[in-house]
Amino acid sequence: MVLPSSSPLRTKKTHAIGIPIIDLSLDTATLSDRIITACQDYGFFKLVNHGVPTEIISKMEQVAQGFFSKPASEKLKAKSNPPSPFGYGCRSIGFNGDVGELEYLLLQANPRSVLHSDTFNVVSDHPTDFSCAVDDYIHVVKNLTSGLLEILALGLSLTDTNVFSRLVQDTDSDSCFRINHYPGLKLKTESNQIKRIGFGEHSDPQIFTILRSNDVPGLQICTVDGLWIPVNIEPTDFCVFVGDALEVLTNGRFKSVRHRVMANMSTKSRISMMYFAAPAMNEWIFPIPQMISPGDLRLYKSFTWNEYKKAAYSLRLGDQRIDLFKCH
Ligand code: GA4
Repeated sequence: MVLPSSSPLRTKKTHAIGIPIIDLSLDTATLSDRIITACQDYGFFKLVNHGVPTEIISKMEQVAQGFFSKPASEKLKAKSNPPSPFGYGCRSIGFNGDVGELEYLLLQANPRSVLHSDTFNVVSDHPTDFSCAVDDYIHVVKNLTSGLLEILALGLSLTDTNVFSRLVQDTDSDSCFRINHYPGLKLKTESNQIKRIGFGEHSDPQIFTILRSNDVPGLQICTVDGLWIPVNIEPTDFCVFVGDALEVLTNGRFKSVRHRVMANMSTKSRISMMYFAAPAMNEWIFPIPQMISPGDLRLYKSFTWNEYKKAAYSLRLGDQRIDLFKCH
């Protein structure tokens, strides 16, 4: 889905200082230039004027709030058994001892799994309400992601402009959806005492991540110079992260961005929702030949998404898992 340059939405120009801000209402040529620059320089950008209906976003936040406000005993019913990354989690991240100051719900975003997920029967007294909110949200962010990926491929002059988006549109895609809830401080005076990590430093393994959060700060990204910078997000905007798979597909031209979330930032709790756009498990990931310019070295080996996920879950959150797949 690439918006035509004649689209009535394409009128405003946004010039970003520091963290790139991409205005989706710009013309396709400008847009692809800016997205490419942002992905090269930061592996990250804020997205404004994206056209996703506010009602879909607020409905999603409302059902998520409803779930997290339930008693612990109720939420624990959504914990997976036997253990899997999916379902409800509290503090524990992955299987290798990582912890954070949060609770979360991790769901498969594939339409087939969304509709048939047993989790919905335990997360809400109105499971259909919850599953419809998730389904609607995933539908719009998935199309938004595909559109961004097509604009990227166009800007990179790739012959196949669907080369990235078809991975995400695949009916067997392993994309997932996560809702994180970082409880607020009990007392205002606690705020500046100890700065605690809400979700530790890492890069996302997937292609692109689309994040939306409420107005509580905490997200930080790491620049190429190793500087941690806070990202303030409007609840109406999205943030887009380059993941490890896109770094590999572009032979390192785009770098997956390391990021983290600080806890203890407000008395209000922070809610964020992330759509992680991923290929299907059996999909091969490797540098697209057109991304290897003559004279350049191929930086990454070929691997299946299944192999990459296995590697990710065998390591700690902050590990540089992509290094395992470097050629040299
Ligand atoms: C980081 C991005 C997504 O939240 C996630 C995370 C996953 C999990 O929480 O189950 C991982 C983490 C994430 C990367 C390394 C592994 C896997 C926890 C962990 C220690 C759902 C994902 O796909 O990778």
